[in-house]
Amino acid sequence: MRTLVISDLHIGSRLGRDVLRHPEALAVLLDALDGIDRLVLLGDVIELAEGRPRQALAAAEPILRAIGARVGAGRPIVLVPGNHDRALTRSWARAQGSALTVDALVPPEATALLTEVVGWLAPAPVEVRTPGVWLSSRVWATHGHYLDRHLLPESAYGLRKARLERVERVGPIEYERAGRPSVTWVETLLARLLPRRLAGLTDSVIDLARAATGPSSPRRLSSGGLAPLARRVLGFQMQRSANPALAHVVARLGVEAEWVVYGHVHRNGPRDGDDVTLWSGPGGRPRLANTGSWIYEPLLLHRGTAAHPYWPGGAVLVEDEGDPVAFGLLEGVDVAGLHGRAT
Ligand SMILES: [Mn+2]
Repeated sequence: MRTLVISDLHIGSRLGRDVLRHPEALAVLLDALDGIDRLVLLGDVIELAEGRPRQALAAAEPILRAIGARVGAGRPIVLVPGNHDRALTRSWARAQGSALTVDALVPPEATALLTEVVGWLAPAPVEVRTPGVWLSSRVWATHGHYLDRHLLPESAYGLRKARLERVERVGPIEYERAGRPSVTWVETLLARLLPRRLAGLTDSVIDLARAATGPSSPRRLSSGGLAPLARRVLGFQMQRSANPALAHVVARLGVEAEWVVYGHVHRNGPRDGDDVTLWSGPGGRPRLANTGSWIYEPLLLHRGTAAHPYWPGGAVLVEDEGDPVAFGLLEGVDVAGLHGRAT
């Protein structure tokens, strides 16, 4: 069984950085679907966190209909919501209380919104899972936003302390019940960890990051000089903070997987040149892979070459044998050009 995992499409984002709205990018994804047996949409598929859900849904409908039509009736689509589209399942998940498992099967009628979205994916049979799904006996996949809990800046060393603590077993409901939405991983990391000499630019960087993935207002900013540095800083910190935090979540949930595939942090990997020891939990297990995103982020992409982990079009291929493989589907596509024509 060949399973293609993609996430963080953020369809309908206000700034138009979601590349699947462009026919050229969508065509590449649709072609890739021909070679697989199952598609997993691993969260943040629809941008429902910017306060304009109807516009986002209107943008998502034709794209999801095209995906469902191409997959057809004979192959399944697995839908696992993330934090930006948690409205699809959140009320249902919270109602499960401590009975919520790590791979709960959600009825399509759990919310009116979910019923609508599942309908767009017809004729493909859709399986909705939250907060994760077992893709095989050894591979578990989840969006990954639970990790934000362990990156909160309330204590500057929260992550380190968490890793030293005895791992306390909790259920997913512990994460679902968390009060206010956690700040995004990228804001936290940038605020805490950007080099001091860039301190004056931190607010601008955070604004850009928020504009890409969150509800704040866009600003006119020059990102050109920042892009290579921002990529390095984010890449470094993501691998040393987000990966350990995700491994901590997995341990707390009692998920005993050989591999965990996640999204959320928009950094496809491990890629060639990455230190594989940074892509695993303590003691080397579980090993981790990230799907990347389908967002064009000027801050990270300016003058970048196509073969880098923040390029939109990230995916992970999971097969029965061998390790999951992180790769990019849009590396032959001029997404900067697509962005320039965004409407
Ligand atoms: Mn997310």
